[in-house]
Amino acid sequence: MKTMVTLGEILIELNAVTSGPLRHVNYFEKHVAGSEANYCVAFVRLGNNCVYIGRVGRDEFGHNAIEWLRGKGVNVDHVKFDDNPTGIFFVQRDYPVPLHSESIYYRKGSAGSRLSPEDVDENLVRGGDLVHSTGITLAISSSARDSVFKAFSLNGNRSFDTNIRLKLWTPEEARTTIMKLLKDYPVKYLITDVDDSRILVGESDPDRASAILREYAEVVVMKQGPKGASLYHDGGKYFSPGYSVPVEDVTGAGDALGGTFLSLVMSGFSMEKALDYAIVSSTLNVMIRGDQENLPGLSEIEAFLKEMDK
Ligand code: KDG
Repeated sequence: MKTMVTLGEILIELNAVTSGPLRHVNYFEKHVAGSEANYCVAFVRLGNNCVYIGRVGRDEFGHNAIEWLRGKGVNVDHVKFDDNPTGIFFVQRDYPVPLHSESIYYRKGSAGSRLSPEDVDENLVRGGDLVHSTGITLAISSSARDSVFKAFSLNGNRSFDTNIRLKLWTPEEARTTIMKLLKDYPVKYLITDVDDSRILVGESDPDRASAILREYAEVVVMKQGPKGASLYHDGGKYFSPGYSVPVEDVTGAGDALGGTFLSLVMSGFSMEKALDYAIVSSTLNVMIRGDQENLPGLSEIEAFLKEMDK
């Protein structure tokens, strides 16, 4: 089994049970989320280990998050309890854009944003087979950003999902910080999408953007929403198409794809097969509310593919 060490903020998601503007939504469903936590659960579902570094509040939501992730098999021994509250966000669905989900954050000063370099256990990070984080963790506070830089300095097997959230920082801040990280610490796996690529390298054509980003990454996975995703490595390109399914909530679909892809590659799957399987994971993810509940294991992915005859 391989071990991924992940740094980020675990959030509590309050997902609107009904579509439309939140002012008219009366019922919300609670889920554990946060991009890196989603990655961890996807990674663990495919048979590998994930150790989480972060902070949650010493509150009911913090306990909820820890108990949930532990129940999913994530190693949460390195998550600290903090006096500040666990961050939360609401999901507004299908309004004003059908099939689109909007995250509305209540996370300023949250426990998770107080992640600090002293939380990064050097031996733990050095001992991992992969160290992973995202643009969200770079954006939430300077101490969280410093923690990612520290972790990336300790282990050369790095993975990064750009996950630019423009409610957390400006495009200019995102570009400067992410490109500095990638220049200082080139990654093995870069998971990104066409919107983030436009911000980072001024190019949203998947092939052209990836050609630029390959300078900083051995492997680029370029997510293209419901169309599918492209994979670039060793000078080659592979495209895996998406599936058309009823969409409930797209939040977390990219993390499902990334976490599944990384876990399967770490287990020795070819990258092309890992991407095909990862697309299944993100497809199942969009069919329900919640980022982690539909993350599949290997047998579920294979059952899906057998049915689709892919
Ligand atoms: O990718 C899904 C995440 O965006 C969601 O779980 C919440 O981590 C989150 C964030 O910061 O937006």
